[in-house]
Amino acid sequence: MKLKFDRRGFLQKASLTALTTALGTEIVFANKLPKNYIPFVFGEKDALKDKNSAMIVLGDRPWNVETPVDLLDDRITPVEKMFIRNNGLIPEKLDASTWTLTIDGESAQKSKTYTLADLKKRFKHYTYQLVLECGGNGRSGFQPQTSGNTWGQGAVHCAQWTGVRLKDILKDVGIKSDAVYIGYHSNDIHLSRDPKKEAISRGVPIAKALEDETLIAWQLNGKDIPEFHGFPLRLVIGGWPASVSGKWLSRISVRNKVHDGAKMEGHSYKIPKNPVMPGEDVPQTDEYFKIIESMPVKSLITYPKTGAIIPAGKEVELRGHAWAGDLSVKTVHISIDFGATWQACKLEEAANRLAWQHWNAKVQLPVKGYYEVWVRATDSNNVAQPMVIPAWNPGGYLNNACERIALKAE
Ligand SMILES: Nc1nc2c(c(=O)[nH]1)N[C@H]1C(S)=C(S)[C@@H](COP(=O)(O)O)O[C@H]1N2
Ligand SMILES: [Mo]
Repeated sequence: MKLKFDRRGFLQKASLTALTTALGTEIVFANKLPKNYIPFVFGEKDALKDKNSAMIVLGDRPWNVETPVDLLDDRITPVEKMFIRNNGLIPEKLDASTWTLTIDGESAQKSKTYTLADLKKRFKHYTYQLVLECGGNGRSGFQPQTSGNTWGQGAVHCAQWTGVRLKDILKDVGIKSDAVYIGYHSNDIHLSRDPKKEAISRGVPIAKALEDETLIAWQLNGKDIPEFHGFPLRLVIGGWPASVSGKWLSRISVRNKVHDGAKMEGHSYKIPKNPVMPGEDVPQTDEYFKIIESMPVKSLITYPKTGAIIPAGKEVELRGHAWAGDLSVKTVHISIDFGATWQACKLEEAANRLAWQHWNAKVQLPVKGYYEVWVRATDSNNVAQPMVIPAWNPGGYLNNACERIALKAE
């Protein structure tokens, strides 16, 4: 079926009839369909069938596993529902009893090595819930497609991490006044198995490294960090692309320049400084690209899930989470009529800075038919999520367009 729009960009009557037949139900707010808008279940096979959700394996060498959005319903993401993003292979030897962390670099006063036991004994422990979202989360929404994992919107989690503050360790070592950045080094294996190559070695400016919530963690949700997520030690930095949270952490270098490790080069985790044409080949230099720092405002509907069948006329509860990088979320709104009108949701405070915030709302789907629920969050700087896919960029990063689910009222 090919849908046709009239001169003004509205769905032609014949197309609407065809859609109704395909969906097996009326589109209730069809008169509110925005110009050139195709109900999103169209083309998604079986999208209106309430199937069981399971983790989606995008690849196994390296492991990349995505979480279906409805499985992110928990307030604190359980380990088995956390997406996995590996750039290399998991280290073959993972022994907590012999594991060490070394602090070095041209801007460290000295080089110092701690055992895991030292870290636990010498520094105060802290626990925070932190949002870790892959910079490429949502990449599948960009046209043309870019290289990289074609994540839907499920490469995000907010788990609870326990460890010591990086700033306390850096104070113990001493950092020089010219320190501007930190870079992590990990024990995972490059896909080529070349021991001289690192799978990934990224970092953050010193100010972000010294924030209270920047942890060197050994626990995830109250237990040892599982192998896939960085056992036995991990750098955890909330609100920024999750690629700065180094797993299987063995070393942190205090740098007097922007860290230049693997995946800091080219356009990795960078976006163009100025808008570019979709598909444009932009020179991969600092003149054209900037490193992604705080992630943009975003929200998810985690209940119900697309395809759910709801009794018409009865009140249903919707819920989800919203987050905004280093900022907080000020408001969350939902629409059931394709964005014509919006309703404010109840929004909770974050458990701590850099944790996601839970929202909920009650709606009534007035008559039977097809509905879409759209959610839109606004951050503490009054910046809202875009309704449509934001600026295309060569790495396919930062797609924070409004999330939608499709529901059927019966
Ligand atoms: N050592 C190491 N750390 C890493 C990675 C990696 O491949 N190796 N992947 C990074 C990326 S790109 C992401 S999105 C997150 C994923 O964290 P998770 O697998 O625990 O969800 O880990 C980051 N830390
Ligand atoms: Mo990532």
